Amino acid sequence: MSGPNTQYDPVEVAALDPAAIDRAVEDALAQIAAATTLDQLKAARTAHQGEKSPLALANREIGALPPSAKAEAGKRVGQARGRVGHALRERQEELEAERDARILVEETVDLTVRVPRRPLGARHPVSLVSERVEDIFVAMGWEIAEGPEIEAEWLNFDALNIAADHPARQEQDTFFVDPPGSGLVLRTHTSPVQVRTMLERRPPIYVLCPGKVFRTDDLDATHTPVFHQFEGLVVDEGITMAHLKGTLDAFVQRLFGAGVETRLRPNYFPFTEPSAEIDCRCWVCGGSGTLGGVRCRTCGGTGWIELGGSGMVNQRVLRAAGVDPGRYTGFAFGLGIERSLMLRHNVADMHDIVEGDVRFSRQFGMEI
Ligand code: FA5
Repeated sequence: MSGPNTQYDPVEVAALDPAAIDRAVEDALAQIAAATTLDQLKAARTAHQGEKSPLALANREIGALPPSAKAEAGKRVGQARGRVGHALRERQEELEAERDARILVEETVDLTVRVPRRPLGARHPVSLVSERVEDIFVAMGWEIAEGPEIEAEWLNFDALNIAADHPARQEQDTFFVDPPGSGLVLRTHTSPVQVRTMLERRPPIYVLCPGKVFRTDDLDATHTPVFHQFEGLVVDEGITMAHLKGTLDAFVQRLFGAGVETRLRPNYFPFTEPSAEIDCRCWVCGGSGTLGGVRCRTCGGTGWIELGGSGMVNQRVLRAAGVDPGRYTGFAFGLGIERSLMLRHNVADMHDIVEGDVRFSRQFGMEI
């Protein structure tokens, strides 16, 4: 700031020259208008409103003017500062509004957007049903027994009373393992695990044998060459067909629902005598065969659903496995898991079960 200015006219003070003040205002308004960010506006404010700005310097000169000149110079500088201040406020508001609008767009969180997550897999329903079946029998105090998928022909057939020329041996179309005469087959059912179990442990025996089995069946709506069965075997003193029936009823009620019952229909298996086909009362129509006047699709109108085979263990099988038939009797049953699954969930086509499409498996979730 200059020293006391008692003799000079304000127009002679350079900072108070009206043209200089107008120029300062124009510079300020131009810089303010050109500011496109709040930071740029802050720089314009410092340059044109700050302590060292031309208008601040001019303002300071006013104090040194003679009283007669103060009013006019003060009015001129005040108006100039007022215009700059007004322009700054207006631009500040505009830029803040722009910033807020931009933030609203940039920081919007769309809760409906699908997040690119790694998709979760799903357990295959055959595994889920197998585990469910195992749990039911383990809860009854049974043990789980396993056997190999490549099995000795003797255990798969001969020990089960299926003689070399027995028609059942052809019925269960078999994959024989090379070289011919190796004596090995891909097991055609889980029944050889019965024999293995009886050879390995002494009665009382209460075992469930789940596993993969193989037959030369073509893949179609109800057959697959590789499928799963579970075999039940009980050998103890005093075991009768009534125990088989009670066990099957308890099992189907836990798997298919309370009130569902089984029926044993005479049949023939070389390894059981007597033998029976296991039917289960249809849990959809309750056994009536119709639903709302229409034929029940689940049981085909019969009121019963075929689940698998069963019977009292043939004495010849007990003997072949070293069990005394004079002291012990036993029952056995064998059910197909894929067929149980098709029945349980109205799966119309076996292809859906074996083709491994996760969209099919996902419908069953982690639990059924
Ligand atoms: C047997 O395999 C006997 N071992 C069952 C048995 C065990 C009887 C103990 C008596 C005592 P079967 O051949 O019927 O029986 O087959 C049993 C079940 O396997 C059938 O009810 C069916 O559910 C299933 N099954 C048979 N063939 C196929 C196939 N190609 N695809 C899918 N499931 C099949």
